[in-house]
Amino acid sequence: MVRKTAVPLTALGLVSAVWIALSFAGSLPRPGLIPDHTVISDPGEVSRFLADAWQLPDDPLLGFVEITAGPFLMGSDAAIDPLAFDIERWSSTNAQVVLELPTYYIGRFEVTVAQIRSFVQATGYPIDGQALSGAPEHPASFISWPDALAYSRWLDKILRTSAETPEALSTLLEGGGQVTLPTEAEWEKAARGTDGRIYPWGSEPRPDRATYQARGTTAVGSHQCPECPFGLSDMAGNVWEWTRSPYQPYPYDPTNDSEDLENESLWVMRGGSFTDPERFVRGANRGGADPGARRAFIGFRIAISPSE
Ligand SMILES: [Ca+2]
Repeated sequence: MVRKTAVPLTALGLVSAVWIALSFAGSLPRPGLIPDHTVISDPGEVSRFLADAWQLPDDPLLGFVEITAGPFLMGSDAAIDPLAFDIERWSSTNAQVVLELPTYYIGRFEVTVAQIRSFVQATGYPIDGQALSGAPEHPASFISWPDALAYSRWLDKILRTSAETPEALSTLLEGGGQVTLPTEAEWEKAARGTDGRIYPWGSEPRPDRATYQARGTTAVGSHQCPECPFGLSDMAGNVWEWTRSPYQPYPYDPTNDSEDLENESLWVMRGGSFTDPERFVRGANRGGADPGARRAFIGFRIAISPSE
């Protein structure tokens, strides 16, 4: 049964309003910094991705990376991380919590423009033209929450039915996995690993490891990050990433996370973007946005989660 944490609307509204103000103050595109967009109908071919496999990464699992079952440290303690926002604190008594997650899989990269073009060409899905107009290997942006979910559902169906799907990936899906957006807990574990670090590479900001405080996005995986857990790219910066978690105060409740919730006012997005300062690209930072928001700094990454 899906149980929802009772949150006084006024409190949530206040938190959200404050948070959105904080979040978007750093994220608003500045005039002149966003490149002009030209719609290109050709999906394009890019070297690290497979043109004959929906532009997914040239990996054995088409870009999905296993995050093995086990605990991680979620949330922030302002005594350890002075940049932490109040919304990252677990509870009045515990700043952080050890949370156990089952095995899941998450995309090595943010979903790219080429992948979204492949989706739109196959389905005719009505999408903002600006989502199709960037360079093929850059993260897709101008993606709303429903757009991200529609892509995930399409890919889930395609991977289940296509003869091109690698056998190992078919096995995962037949075993109960579902292509979807990650929960915010899944996202945070993937970003921070299991040692409670603040950024994917450690606990100090490093502009050479991610795209933030920058003029625009970079091609996914542009930054070498040997310290980053699980070999994932751009968990900090480049574009914010939608999750399937509604934006609510902690304590986090996994039973809230669903693709099927309706009437949620805000959804969690994670990781900060190219236009944000270091404070926003920390692994525990929590952004919230209206599901219909389509912005130059919001994209997503997909996961394979155990079916709910
Ligand atoms: Ca990102």
